[in-house]
Amino acid sequence: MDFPPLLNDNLLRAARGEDVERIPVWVMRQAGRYLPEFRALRAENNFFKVCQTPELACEVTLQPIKRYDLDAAIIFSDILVVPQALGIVVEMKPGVGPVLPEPLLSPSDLERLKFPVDVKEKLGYVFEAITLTRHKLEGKVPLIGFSGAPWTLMCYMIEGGGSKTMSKAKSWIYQHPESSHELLKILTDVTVDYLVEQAVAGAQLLQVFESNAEYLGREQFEEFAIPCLKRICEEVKGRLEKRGIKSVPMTIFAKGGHHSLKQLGSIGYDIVGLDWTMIPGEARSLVGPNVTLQGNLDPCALYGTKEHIQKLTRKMISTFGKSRYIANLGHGIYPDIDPERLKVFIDTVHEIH
Ligand code: 1CP
Repeated sequence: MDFPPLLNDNLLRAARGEDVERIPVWVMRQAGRYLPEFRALRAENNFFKVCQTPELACEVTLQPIKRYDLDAAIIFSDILVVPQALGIVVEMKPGVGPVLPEPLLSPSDLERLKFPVDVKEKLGYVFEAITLTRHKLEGKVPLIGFSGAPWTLMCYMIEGGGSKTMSKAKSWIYQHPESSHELLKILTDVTVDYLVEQAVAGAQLLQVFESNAEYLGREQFEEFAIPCLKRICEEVKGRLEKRGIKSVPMTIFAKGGHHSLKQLGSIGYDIVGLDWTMIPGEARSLVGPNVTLQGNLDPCALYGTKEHIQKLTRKMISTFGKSRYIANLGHGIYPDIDPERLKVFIDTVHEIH
């Protein structure tokens, strides 16, 4: 596909370990509720309608790019579009978040899943949004595609929404390990197809969100999450290469995955995202020198004063160093953050040479 030439490739250079003109910065959930222009658009449109309408998804993706000097855009969508593609109903309830009214209650419910999934048919709207956004970005910054990781998606599909303990999803791991593996395999297969098509549609970097890593211990993570994450990376890269698409870097962000940072740095991902509780120096020594790190300012630091944000941002960068590094928050930005505070974070990153 022919797209406008990329004018700012600092994100991709950092992903490959090359020199950068400036430290690239983007922010998880940068297209979201903290922006008044997003809230205005959402007041008129249901959440999944925004995801499913390429023009709206594109508009929301571009909102933070228009406002800030960011080094990447991330396509507006949600990790839960994959369970939807498998036939599971997902609703977005105001003030609550995602609700899945008919979660998987027992292994026999796996029969309800509409698998295999033709991702082009079921998720074609995401690919259309990506292609449209690549054009509308006019090469200003690269476009990131994403998906949820299988374990994290399994949690939502069994819990029926968010949860403090993930005890229902974890009970599957102890009571039904084989069915858990079966569900994870289904999710891994769909995720591979989904990410490949995102790159074909124009995504220039792919991030996998393992947001629920913290609920598994090291051994469980090694058995139920790492093999899926490894296969996703290997198969996506292999399939893209066969289709003549090279150098689409991949990021793994495993929130709370302290126990497995070393493994996460050795399963093929170019970038390991760190949450705000991880210590940059320790993470670097665990993942080794050949992986780029991304992160990890505490999202709540943006409640502080301008001076405090500047100080913490400079301190963060001094601990990461400037090479093989992408600045970000250590989880998504909160909805009640003052957009001006985010500007302070972004501009402070760029002032550092
Ligand atoms: O009413 C609204 O507008 C809903 C708020 C919202 C938004 C803006 C949700 C509900 N999802 C999104 C968009 C979204 N979700 C993006 C867009 C691109 C961007 O980053 O700007 C992305 C990347 C996601 C990814 C996502 N969704 C994750 C992984 C990242 C993370 O935060 O760990 C997860 C866990 C979800 C599920 C989800 N969707 C929405 C909410 C509130 C949640 C989390 C619920 C929970 O706490 O369990």
